[in-house]
Amino acid sequence: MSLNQQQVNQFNSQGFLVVPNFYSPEQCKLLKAEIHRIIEDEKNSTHQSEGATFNAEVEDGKQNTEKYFMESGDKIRFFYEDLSEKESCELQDRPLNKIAHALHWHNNVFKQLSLDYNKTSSILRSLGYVKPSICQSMYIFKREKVGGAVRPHADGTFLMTSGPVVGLWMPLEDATVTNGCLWFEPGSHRNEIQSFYERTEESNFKTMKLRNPQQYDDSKFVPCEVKAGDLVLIDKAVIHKSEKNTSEKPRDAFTFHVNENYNADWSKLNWLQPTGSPASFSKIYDDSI
Ligand SMILES: O=C(O)CCC(=O)C(=O)O
Repeated sequence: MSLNQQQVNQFNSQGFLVVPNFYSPEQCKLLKAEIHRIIEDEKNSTHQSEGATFNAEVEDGKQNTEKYFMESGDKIRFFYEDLSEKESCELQDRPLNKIAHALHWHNNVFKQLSLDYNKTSSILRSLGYVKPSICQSMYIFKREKVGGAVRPHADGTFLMTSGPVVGLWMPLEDATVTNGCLWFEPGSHRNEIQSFYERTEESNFKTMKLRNPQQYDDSKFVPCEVKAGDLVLIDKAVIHKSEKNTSEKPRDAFTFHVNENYNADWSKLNWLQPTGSPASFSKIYDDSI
């Protein structure tokens, strides 16, 4: 599944691109079934993971800086919706927000459909990647009625590097404006990224601080409604967001981010750092040798 020149041109001019049918309906079903198996295993485990909340609606990112989050880069970890006080309940009884950040390594089904998937390499070669790796993968739940919004951002705000980064985002259900599809500010990747989350030394672990919070103009966003199994390619600098799921339908998505390692420096200020584990910055291919 290589991209043709017209698709590459469109990606370069808009900062995002929809590629239909990256996953078949059977593969979407398989990924959903596997995540439910992972959740059941976790519920029945005697070593249940401690868990944390995740809220992508707010800008200060405070609740995303717990040790549990900061050490999740090479693991499978569980993040729950950050509910209002009124709705609040035990962490593990809350709806899940996401499972992250190394599904692509620790789980064979997710691995086969990301790291070891031929279509991934073909797409990346069409975009000129020489030595790419998966720096993070996430299963994002936007549950009916409760799935929260993701505020406008560029992925490069969280993944700082001198080289390219591309997000591969696949909804496992049709994504529409009512169940929380992505919205983009087309062409915004041509502007320099303005805000950055940087690690800072605090207490006995590192936390993140936002440098230069940015304002966004809501009128510039266009919805990107796509079918289950379609692929949305997201340039690291393009501004995008998703709204709360106000519908009766879930909107699950699997996504992973790919960074170029050839002639590129990964910032030491990123929250996500190589740990030496093969689950960390897992290599996809190396055309430099
Ligand atoms: O799945 C979503 O709603 C948002 C995903 C997103 O913004 C991202 O992966 O960068």
